[in-house]
Amino acid sequence: MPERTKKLLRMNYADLHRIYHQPFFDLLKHARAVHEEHWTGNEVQLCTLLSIKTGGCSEDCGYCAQSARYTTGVQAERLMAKEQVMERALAARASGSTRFCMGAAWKGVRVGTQKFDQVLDIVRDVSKLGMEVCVTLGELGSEEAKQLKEAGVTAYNHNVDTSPEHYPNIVSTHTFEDRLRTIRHAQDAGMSVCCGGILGLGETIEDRLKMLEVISNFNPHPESVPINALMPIKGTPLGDNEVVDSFAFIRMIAVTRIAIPRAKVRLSAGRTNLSREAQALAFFAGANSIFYGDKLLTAANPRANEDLRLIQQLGLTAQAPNPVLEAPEADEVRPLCPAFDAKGQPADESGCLAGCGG
Ligand code: SAM
Ligand code: DTB
Ligand code: SF4
Repeated sequence: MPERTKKLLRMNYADLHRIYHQPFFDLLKHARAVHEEHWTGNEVQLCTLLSIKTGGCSEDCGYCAQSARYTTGVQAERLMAKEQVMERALAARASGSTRFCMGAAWKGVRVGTQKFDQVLDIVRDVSKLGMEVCVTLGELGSEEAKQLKEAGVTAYNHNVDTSPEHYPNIVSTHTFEDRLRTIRHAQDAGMSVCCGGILGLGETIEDRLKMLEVISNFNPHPESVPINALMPIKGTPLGDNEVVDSFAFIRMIAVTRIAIPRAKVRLSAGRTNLSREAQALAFFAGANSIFYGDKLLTAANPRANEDLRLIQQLGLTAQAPNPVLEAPEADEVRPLCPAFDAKGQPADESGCLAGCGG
């Protein structure tokens, strides 16, 4: 019988719980072994983020500096002109980034609107630069997803952010299920999905692992999983939350590496609160991508020259560009996941959190 190569690992909560609660060094060893089985070369991908439309967002995500509902000091701006975006993209490429991620503070985008046409125009030009092109624009329908893919987007970032149970405590203007629907549209259009979450939203370890259970059950798997540590923003409901403990952060990186072995695991927001040593352990545990450059969307990131020094000191190398990044393939013997029926309802009522009945 031919070997079935597309069987994807999927982990349930009990697996993840057992893995997470190993002694710290056993967990690191386990994650390292999985990492070495799937990745070579001690490589780290450098990704540049650019906020192409900042602030004034209609949504009420309790952690976000860009929600119009909170007074955070972030001013609402218009969509950046293509020429300005191109300047920043060229600078990112010149500084060694192989992925350019553009974020917009919108609830979502719609075909036929001027702003969506402008974004497509920007994507068409950025995609000629030989970097992976990632966008994060909020909710997408199937047509929007198709047009983004055609314009040259390689990956769509849409995080589930936390467990399905905790999500309504953090956001009321859209649902966890809405997030999954957008992810399905992005995958159906053939884009890779970048999907992860934030630690530090007042969730329990159980919530973190439930979030990972949902992501680990995606079929196909995400191409990358960004793990953000909350950067508490004054003026937001979570502005006084405590910074995430480094060991808990590294444990999540390790479990993510084990649960989704072929995904890039990206150290995302919150690296300014992690020591160089903690970041080194995170790389050891399987992180192989970072946001690189002095700014995230609105918040601070470590300085680019400090990151380069750390990478060099650890004997890591910056990953070469792969602009033709193929979307991860689906496991052919089980249904796609997340899954929705023709009416946009979760396709299964068996209780699977991601809607696929698994
Ligand atoms: N509006 C789009 C959306 O919600 O998907 C895209 C932009 S949104 C800022 C992208 C992600 O950034 C969020 O899903 C969240 O994971 C992360 N993020 C936003 N604010 C953050 C903060 N203060 N600390 C850590 N991560 C944050
Ligand atoms: C992701 O998971 N993290 C990035 C990216 N995807 C778009 C955004 C981090 C934002 C941090 C807060 C800020 O800069 O406002
Ligand atoms: Fe808007 Fe995204 Fe911020 Fe939520 S996370 S308020 S959707 S920009």
